[in-house]
Amino acid sequence: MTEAQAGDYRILHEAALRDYLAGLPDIAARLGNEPVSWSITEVGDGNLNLVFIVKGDRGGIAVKQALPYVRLVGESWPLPLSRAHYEFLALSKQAELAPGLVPAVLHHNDGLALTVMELLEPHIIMRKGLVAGTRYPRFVDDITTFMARTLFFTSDLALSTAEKKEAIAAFAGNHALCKITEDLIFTDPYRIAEQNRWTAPYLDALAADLRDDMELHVAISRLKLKFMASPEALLHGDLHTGSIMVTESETRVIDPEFAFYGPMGFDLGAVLANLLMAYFASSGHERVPGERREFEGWVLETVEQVWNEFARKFLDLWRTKAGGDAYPVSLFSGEQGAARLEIERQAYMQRLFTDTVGFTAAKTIRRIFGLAHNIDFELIEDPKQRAISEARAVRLARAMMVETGTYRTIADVTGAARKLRDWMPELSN
Ligand code: SR1
Ligand code: MG
Repeated sequence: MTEAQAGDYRILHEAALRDYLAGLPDIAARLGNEPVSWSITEVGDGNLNLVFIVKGDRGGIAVKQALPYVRLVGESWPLPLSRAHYEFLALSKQAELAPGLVPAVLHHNDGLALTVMELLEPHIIMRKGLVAGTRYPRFVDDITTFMARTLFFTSDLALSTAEKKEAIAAFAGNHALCKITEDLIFTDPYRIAEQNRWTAPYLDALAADLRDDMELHVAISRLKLKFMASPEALLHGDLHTGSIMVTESETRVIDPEFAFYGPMGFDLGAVLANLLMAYFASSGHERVPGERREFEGWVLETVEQVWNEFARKFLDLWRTKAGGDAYPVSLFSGEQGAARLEIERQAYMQRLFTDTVGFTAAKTIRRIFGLAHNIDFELIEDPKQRAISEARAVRLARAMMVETGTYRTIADVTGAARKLRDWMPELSN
């Protein structure tokens, strides 16, 4: 399926894509009728790539092609095409570890940086559903299975040290994508950077506070170092609600082009931060005051369940499937050993929770002051109302980052979020 054809790269717009797909017998058969009758629509609304939906009379496919630059910014910001290779590698590993929770890959061409996947229909991007106030009953079970299994089985708890180091090496070349995260999440929002933006003028003072807040600078720098230097497990690397497609009965995790071996709390924090932002944005989408309270209650319940179910599933895998070189069985024999190891597992989860709290905060602040924002806030039309929602999220995020240790349980996080629901910030102007 992988075809390494370095030097073959060209951007495939509609006609060239049609010809290319017509030359792939399995894909052409899946689409049906004559290639000339296939409909091809570019639907990419992400920050980096081209995404086409192609439909024939028998079926449809999704085609993703990496551009040699950041789509959001343009050709002035080049970006390696190799990210398509890492995305393909990650999708393959995730399909093996979490079957049914990622889109099926039908074809991949490294030289063209192009991947053909099953068309997810009628799935929508979860973020859009959350903005509309839709609840997703399958989400907690699916996303916690995805995270528990992909993180556990790629960690030292499951792999031998040789397997683990080979796996780290396989993703080590994806450093340009890591650098985007290191800059856009862990650095730029806390300094003057050309590409930063926020809801001005209302958040001007808050943006300036962030740039002067040394306790916050220490906290974000510790998180940055953890992100750079803790290859605990294979991360999705960009697990926000724009990377998740849903229906009421299905969940698919897409777009793992930021995949690399990093700290587990980064993926967990991405999911929790994006749910919390959906919560804080929700009041900005009301037409009648209070009409989304039930939805907001569901979002906070979901935040709690995501952590609790993840922890339960991860611990269960550790107790039943540990085969890695960490925590050697020979050091924990007998009843006493088993009891001591169980205490250590709880301590491990507490440390992971603390990392998660910090990364949740970092993933929130970047969406309010950095380059890449999210529609949860952006679609709040009244800028003052948007700034109020954003300031509430930032207040929680700052506390979670600087006073991380005071958040011992996920209920501490949701309790703090609930208290901020109607808090009125002081805005600039
Ligand atoms: C320049 S890329 C901006 C953001 O888009 C991706 O989805 C990642 O979140 C990245 O930080
Ligand atoms: Mg993406």
